[in-house]
Amino acid sequence: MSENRIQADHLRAKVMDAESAAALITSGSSVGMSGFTGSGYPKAVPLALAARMEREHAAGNPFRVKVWTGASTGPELDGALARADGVEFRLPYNSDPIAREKINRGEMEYFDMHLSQVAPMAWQGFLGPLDTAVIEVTGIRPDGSLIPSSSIGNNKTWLDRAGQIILEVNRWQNPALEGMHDIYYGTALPPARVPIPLVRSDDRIGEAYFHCDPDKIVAIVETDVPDRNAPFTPPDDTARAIAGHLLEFLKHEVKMGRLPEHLLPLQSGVGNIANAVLTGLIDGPFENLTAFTEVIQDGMLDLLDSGRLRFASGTAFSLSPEAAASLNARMDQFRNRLLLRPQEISNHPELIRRLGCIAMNGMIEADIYGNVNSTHIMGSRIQNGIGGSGDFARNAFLSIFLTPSIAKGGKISAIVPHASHVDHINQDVAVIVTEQGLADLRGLSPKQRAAVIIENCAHPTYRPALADYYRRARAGSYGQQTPTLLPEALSWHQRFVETGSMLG
Ligand code: 0RQ
Repeated sequence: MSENRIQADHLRAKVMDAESAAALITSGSSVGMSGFTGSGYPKAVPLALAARMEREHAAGNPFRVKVWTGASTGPELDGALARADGVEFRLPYNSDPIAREKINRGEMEYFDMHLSQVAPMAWQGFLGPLDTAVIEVTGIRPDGSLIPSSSIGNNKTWLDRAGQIILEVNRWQNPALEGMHDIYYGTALPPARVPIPLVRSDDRIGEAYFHCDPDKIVAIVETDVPDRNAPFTPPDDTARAIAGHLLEFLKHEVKMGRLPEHLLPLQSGVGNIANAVLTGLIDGPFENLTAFTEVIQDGMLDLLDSGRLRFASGTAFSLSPEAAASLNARMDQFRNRLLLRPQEISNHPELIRRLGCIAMNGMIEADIYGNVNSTHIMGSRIQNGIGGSGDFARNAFLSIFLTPSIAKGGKISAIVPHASHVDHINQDVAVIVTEQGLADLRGLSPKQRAAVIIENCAHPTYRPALADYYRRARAGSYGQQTPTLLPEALSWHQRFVETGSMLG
């Protein structure tokens, strides 16, 4: 692509500044923005919109919008709009600290959703009309088709559904991204739904570009701004221990003939521990690996670089500044080994089940029966959201959850008598790993699970208290399928709320 990023002559007249574009968005409307885990989100129009909201608020005019995205975005979007008190409703995933505070203070409605279900739900009409789409792209081709940027998320759906479209053309995005996207236009609602023709992680089933109705484009804004690119923390001892237990387990599964020697397509969550697992795979015995995942983070690029990973399919990059610079400098080397897809495809239950993904996600806590809480601290305070963890956990060949055994310097145990909130029921949780060890829960009844989780995963500080609770529950519970002492089950969380520590 030439350096002129807007090659469609018929659209050039729509170029304007971000303030003029933001003026086209009305208070109370729904705005579908691009953006997924800090990449490919619009960086100018949301800032201009936030400034406008602040002016309107100062003049006594409430101005708030409903914001839909792919997943988390960046400070110029979620942070700026939340700071301006400009978001009345948000979906489907957020990790911005200012927005998180607003949600937890009850000042912003938040619909925390399975990421695969956002596009279908928009089409089903349950989310109401989408007034405006604000989408970052890498460029516009002569025929008006759009070259996607560093994430796909729900952009196809927002472009199709929105009444009006604002495009941000970001010169910072590498032109070599062209061709690294696979936009599948074959999804439909029942009864017209048909099988999705993808049987391997590296299958291409769609097109490299978005189409959109040129008459709906009301503004094009040019930007030159990097993605958020959060810095990457190198793995600490805890993360390395968790990775070590998991790698031993995977080797054992291959030896037992339950996993093939190249494993199965990997899905990995974001964060320090997920990265440590991917980094650990570089030194492991596995070759010719593939990934069918949501997010392509530093560890995935390192694995590709090492030659261990043959191919990675995702919906977004989520890279440190160093990894983003490295990818940008060598995009041509990676271009046939990476593919970005819409999140309804990257996270599709049909595809995850067919491919038999190995899902590896972080969690807040698990109870002694293997029910997992990924989202709520002390049962009521949202951390980020369920994201794609549910899409993968329920449908994976192997659903693995990873966490340090303690949080907040030991004041909290990640293994508790009763999860304070459940995102993943025990039937969807195959393996739990902490730095203490690994619990393989496959084929175990609740009581068998409790014994293994307490013994292998709990921190030694909390193990005796958990064992004591379980013993008493075995003696005094109303039923003995899942022994629970109801009044006491959540007392650990109550103790933390009251005293600042589960130890009391
Ligand atoms: O809080 O920042 O105030 O210190 O939770 O915890 O240890 O930094 O772990 O970044 O890996 O996040 C589950 C949140 C883990 C993440 C979760 C506190 C802890 C800290 C963060 P502070 P860490 P991580 C693909 C898959 C759901 C979505 C998902 C997540 C903060 O993995 O959002 O999996 N998952 N998507 O102190 C109280 C506990 C705690 C606790 C941790 N037991 N009790 N607080 N914390 N454990 C990606 C997408 O879908 C986009």
